Amino acid sequence: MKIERVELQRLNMPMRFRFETSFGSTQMKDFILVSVYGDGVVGYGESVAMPDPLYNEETTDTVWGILEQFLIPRLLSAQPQTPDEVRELFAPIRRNNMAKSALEGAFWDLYCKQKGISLAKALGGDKTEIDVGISIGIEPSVDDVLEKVGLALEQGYKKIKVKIKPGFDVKVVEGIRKRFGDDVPLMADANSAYTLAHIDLLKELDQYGLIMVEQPLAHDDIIDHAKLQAEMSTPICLDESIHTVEDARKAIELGSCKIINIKIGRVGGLAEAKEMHDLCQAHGIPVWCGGMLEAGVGRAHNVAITSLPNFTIPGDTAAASRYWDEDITTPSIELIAPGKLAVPDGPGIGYELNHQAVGKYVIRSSNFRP
Ligand code: OSB
Ligand code: MG
Repeated sequence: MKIERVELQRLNMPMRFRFETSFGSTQMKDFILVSVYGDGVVGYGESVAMPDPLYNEETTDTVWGILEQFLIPRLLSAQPQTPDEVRELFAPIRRNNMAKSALEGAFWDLYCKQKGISLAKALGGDKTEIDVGISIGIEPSVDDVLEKVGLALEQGYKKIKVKIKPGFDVKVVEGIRKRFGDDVPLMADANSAYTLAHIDLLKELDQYGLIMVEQPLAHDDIIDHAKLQAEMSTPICLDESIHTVEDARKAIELGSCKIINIKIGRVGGLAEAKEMHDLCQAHGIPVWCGGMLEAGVGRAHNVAITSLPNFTIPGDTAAASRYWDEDITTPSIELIAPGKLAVPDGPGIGYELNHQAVGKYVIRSSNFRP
């Protein structure tokens, strides 16, 4: 196979709602779509970096720069033939995981399309459909959250995740339990908004039977999380703190968490995500696929990785129409039954690009050739 061209397109896509976390709020999806062309087919990847470095250190601009200056030139000159070769090629470049993942993901899609196999199969996935959950942001009031939870339950979402921050935590969880009962599969995501000084408050959450609390402490911590986990009965799940398989190994060894949220972008690509999945499986640590408000291409990659067997907890991969008036794939990624998405069996990600939608949202593009 010869890689003939890589195209970067920056898209600005308005979201159907404002999404707020403990670190900030957004209503415009600003991201990079990567297309890799070779032997008459094209593979697609999507960067999940946000415009501001608030979730992690990468931004839409840094991803563009790292791709343009380092990753694309390496890919075009080395002409790797397998995803493993791409991973090796990118390994000497420190971090910049979302940039690596966007291009690696596009290569995986191209590779699978050339082989005529689905991305899910190539990764070792065996499911034909997946259970999915929904992530509900911080809202102006608890009642606003309750209204969104009610709508999500009507659509059959299999897990409800609510964002919390100091001053908007116990009352949210308590409100959901009071209104919807103890059987709702519920979890809370703090996006690093607490410290060990909040330990009594965090322990109060134990009485609500949450499936987990996600990343309560610092974005770069696994030590204090181990101390907290020893004091809390609710399982801790790590998101921001885990960037590599090695990070996961250390967190498991220290007892910093009992569950891991795998985001393909945060860990630098599908190969790393698969290996992290395997390591967690060997240690009896369940995983789930976290969302980054992906457009259709990123969402399709999330569906494929979730087809692996140790993704036993429903992730954040809600239906595309929750986020977008018109997404960038055809068909749009929608529920096939309450709380369920299909795992496509067509080549690669199994969805076509909606070129007309891409044309509507693109604000900048560049092409690169060997
Ligand atoms: O922490 O999981 C997170 C979105 C942006 C940044 C971080 C997170 C999130 C979400 C969104 O929770 C989940 C989704 O894609 O719906
Ligand atoms: Mg999170």
